[in-house]
Amino acid sequence: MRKIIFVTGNSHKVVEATRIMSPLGIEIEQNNCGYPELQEDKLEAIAGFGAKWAANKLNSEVMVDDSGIFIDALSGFPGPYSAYVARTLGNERILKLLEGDTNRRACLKCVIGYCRPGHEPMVFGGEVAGEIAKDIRGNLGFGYDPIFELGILTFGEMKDEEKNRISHRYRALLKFVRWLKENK
Ligand code: ITT
Repeated sequence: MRKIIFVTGNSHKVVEATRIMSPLGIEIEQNNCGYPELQEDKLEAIAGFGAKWAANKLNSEVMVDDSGIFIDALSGFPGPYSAYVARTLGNERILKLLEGDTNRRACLKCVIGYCRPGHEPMVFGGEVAGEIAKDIRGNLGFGYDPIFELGILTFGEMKDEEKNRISHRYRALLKFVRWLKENK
């Protein structure tokens, strides 16, 4: 089975990517070496830069995953700053920011960056549109999952299989795997 190094410090991403990619014939191995995260508006730029940097550092083909939540009523905030905002504000404070707001629309985005040493990176994006819940619900998933609602359930209330069938990460990884298979 083809094996690709996944450079990330987030083990939840690794679990999800493994469940999505192994049935498609791709094995992944986590590497924690990290990469410089550009201060950029676009996840594509952050993921592309990170993948190129890590591929050259490890001298191996690598993938990275840059994700974020884009909240309509906050003009897309926190977007590319989602990791920082999760650490500093957290889900409860985000719900407070939206208190009384009737526009609950939000979008989760994932961009997979892939690069071979000495080459230019490729990026593959996926997104899922939903709403910010009124309260925190569910303890499955991770990050913003307990406040991201799709239909009647939050991602935090969905089993892995369910989230992985419809998620932003699934959509991005599917594009990536299709491309990998056509470009061995
Ligand atoms: P790496 O950069 O090391 O991969 P990270 O957790 O810092 O890990 P990001 O920079 O992509 O990842 O930050 C994205 C933030 O969005 C972070 O707080 C995650 O917990 C959260 N997040 C990412 N994927 C998510 C998902 O599927 N559901 C909910 N929240 C998610």
